[in-house]
Amino acid sequence: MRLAAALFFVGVAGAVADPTRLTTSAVVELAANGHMLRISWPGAFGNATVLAGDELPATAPWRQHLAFPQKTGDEWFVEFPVRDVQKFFKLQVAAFAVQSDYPHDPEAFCQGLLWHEGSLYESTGLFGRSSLRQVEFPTGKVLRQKALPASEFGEGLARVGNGLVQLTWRSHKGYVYDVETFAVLREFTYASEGWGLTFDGKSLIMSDGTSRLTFFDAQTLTPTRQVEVTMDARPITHLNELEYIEGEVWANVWQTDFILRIDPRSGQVTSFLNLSGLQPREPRHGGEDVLNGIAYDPVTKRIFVAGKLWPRIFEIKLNQ
Ligand SMILES: [Ca+2]
Repeated sequence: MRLAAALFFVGVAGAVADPTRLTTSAVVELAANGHMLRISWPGAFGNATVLAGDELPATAPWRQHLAFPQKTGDEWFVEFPVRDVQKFFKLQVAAFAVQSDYPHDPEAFCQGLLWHEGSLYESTGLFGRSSLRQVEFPTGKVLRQKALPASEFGEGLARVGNGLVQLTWRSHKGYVYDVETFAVLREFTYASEGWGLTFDGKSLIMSDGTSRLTFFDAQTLTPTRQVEVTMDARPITHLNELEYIEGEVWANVWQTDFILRIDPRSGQVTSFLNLSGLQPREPRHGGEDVLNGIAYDPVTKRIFVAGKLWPRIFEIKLNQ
């Protein structure tokens, strides 16, 4: 057997979430060992449907829950109540509601998003199209823009004081800009790839496509410690855009509709959001136009989420 175990993900649909099936790649990316598992929500608070690959681990403890697996096409599936799954797997799903949505430049490949004094600031990716932007809220109009060199691919973005810190993907190079003028104040380097970035008030926190978060001294821009992000004791890779929200680190997981809520001290995922209902599967194209981008306004406690090339930004609120 190629695979030995798998993670399960079960969700309570958000207020706007239509019954939506997650893509294969979504859960493959989240599964620790690549075992194919998929979950859909046939009803907002009804049964969860678990769709598994045809190599079901025979010894996994969840086997007992797959009492009557059925096969459709090349997929196995089984249904059982949401409450049983949550109890069994001890994974917490954060329910949320969409408050509103706003325009977003559909040409902006969002790689970093933050809120500062009434504006959104965005780092966009793709070679030849990467930029730093100040975006007017709520119109989505680009108020200020600075292009990156065509050889650099924009990534995570965070604000430290009057500086905006932007990462690049594989250039091992970051920039610090004046938040008012976008003038480059400083350049710096780092060893890993650059993916997501946020600031907790003391340290910059960076993701690099692995399961690691690296903390940097915000003044010297040198690494101080690392933590591995785990869910159900398994490392979760492909951590992407980040946002520090009230003591937690929120992280997009690349090519999924999930946002993880992470305890930055232990790296443990405490719960996650399933945002698969936000953007219709169609007309998505190419698999790259995925959920990415989280911004938090600590004054009004509003949370914004975006996607790469998505035409809308969504304001969401946790149901607590
Ligand atoms: Ca962010």
